[in-house]
Amino acid sequence: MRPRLYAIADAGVLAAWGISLEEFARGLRAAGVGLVQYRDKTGSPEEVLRAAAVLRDVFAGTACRLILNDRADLAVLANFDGVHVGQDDLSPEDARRVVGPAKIVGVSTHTDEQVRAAEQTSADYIAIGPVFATGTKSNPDPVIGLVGVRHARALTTKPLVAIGGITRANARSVIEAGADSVAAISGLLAEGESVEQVARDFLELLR
Ligand code: 3NM
Repeated sequence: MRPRLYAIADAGVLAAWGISLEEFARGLRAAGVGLVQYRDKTGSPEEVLRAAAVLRDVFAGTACRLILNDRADLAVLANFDGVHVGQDDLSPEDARRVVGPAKIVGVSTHTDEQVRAAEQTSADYIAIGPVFATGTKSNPDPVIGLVGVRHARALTTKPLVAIGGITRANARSVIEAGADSVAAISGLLAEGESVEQVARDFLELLR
């Protein structure tokens, strides 16, 4: 399972753009996006579960997989397909214990050493970044560039997701550097263009 586009719905970014989660999700659905993460760094558990229910509704009847950022417990409660953990969250193995063997566990990495460590876990995919400068994440790790993607590719046979500053303009180069998928938050939002159109563009140029 290596969908080329991993769309991330970030609660803070959507609020800043004045777009509702439902509108954003409907655009992704209409474009046929197959992998979506919900990310909310500040919401209460109840708020996260409410948002998760919106996503579940919008993607009902599709094959799109839904992944929750950080919270393995809420991913199970929300009946999501998996959880994504960072270096400061539960370890992939602890997340796995919470969600069980059937769900997806993804892990963020930012250095070769972290990729090597993640390779030894039961994580289903490894995310590497930031590939390019990003204004979305607070306190991002140093930019790794395409060379960092190539390094990561050499260190793992797991599906590799690249993240950080990825746009339609640079997405192809990231796949060519060895990533299986590109993850995007702000790259899915463009003044004067619908989410559906931007997501369609990504899918088209990554084919
Ligand atoms: N994680 P945008 S970079 C959530 O390096 C996240 O692991 C990163 O947002 C990492 O697509 C990042 O808007 C922000 O740059 C991605």
